[in-house]
Amino acid sequence: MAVYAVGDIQGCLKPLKCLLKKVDFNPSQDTLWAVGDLVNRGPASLETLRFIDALGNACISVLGNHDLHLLAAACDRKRLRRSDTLLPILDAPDSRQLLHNLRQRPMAHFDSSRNLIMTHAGVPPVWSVEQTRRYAAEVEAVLRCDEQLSWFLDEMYGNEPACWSDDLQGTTRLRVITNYLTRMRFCKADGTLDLKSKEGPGDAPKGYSAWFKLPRHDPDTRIIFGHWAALEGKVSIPGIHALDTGCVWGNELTLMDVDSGEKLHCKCRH
Ligand SMILES: [Mn+2]
Repeated sequence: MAVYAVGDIQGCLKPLKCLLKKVDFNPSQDTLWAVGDLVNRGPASLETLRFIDALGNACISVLGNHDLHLLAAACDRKRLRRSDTLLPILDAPDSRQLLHNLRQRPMAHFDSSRNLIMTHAGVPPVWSVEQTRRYAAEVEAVLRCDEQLSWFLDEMYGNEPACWSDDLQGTTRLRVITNYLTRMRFCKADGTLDLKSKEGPGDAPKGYSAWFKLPRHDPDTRIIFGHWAALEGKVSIPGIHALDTGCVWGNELTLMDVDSGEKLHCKCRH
């Protein structure tokens, strides 16, 4: 009955399978949590998506920016960039089903018995856990709605507004929620985001900090996140677990036992 959390897979299926084998993962008893960015840039995005889907209820994966980009590219292929490796998914015979299933995945996952929340990029200092869940659900509802999906994906991209405000409405509101949950790295205490820098926490833009270094609403709630490969999985704050260790960039994939905090790594390549 173990629960494991894995960092950004980005189509690196081989190290994922290797890690699951190392822990003797049994989908009828154990659960895998994934921090999102299942796809893109890596070699086997289609196979990764199929593998994660086949795990059914044994896997909980939150949506990352690359997963949302896949949904956007499926609506309009002009959104594909040269570095994207998403075409095999769009051209697959089971593409419709895979994309449908991806749209049902959450933006945040909260485990009340563990007092633990997982999102792709983290939890902004200006939101409580309760707010994070509520705002995540606003985006989830739109992603799951056929009538609203393409409207949202048209408006999803962009860095503005840079800061949360309770009275934001419509796509502006959904965009900033999405940016906090899937793209955030550096932030100010008032919630203002810098979405340009991808450096490590030592290279914060002037006036900004890594989001997890700022005082937060619910310090007792543990947070599992990915997205920020430059952290190399090293965050020395108890209860904050950074799991993106840049597998797709030639580094390793990280799997953590959620209850013991023990981490395993795999570097094997396709
Ligand atoms: Mn990401």
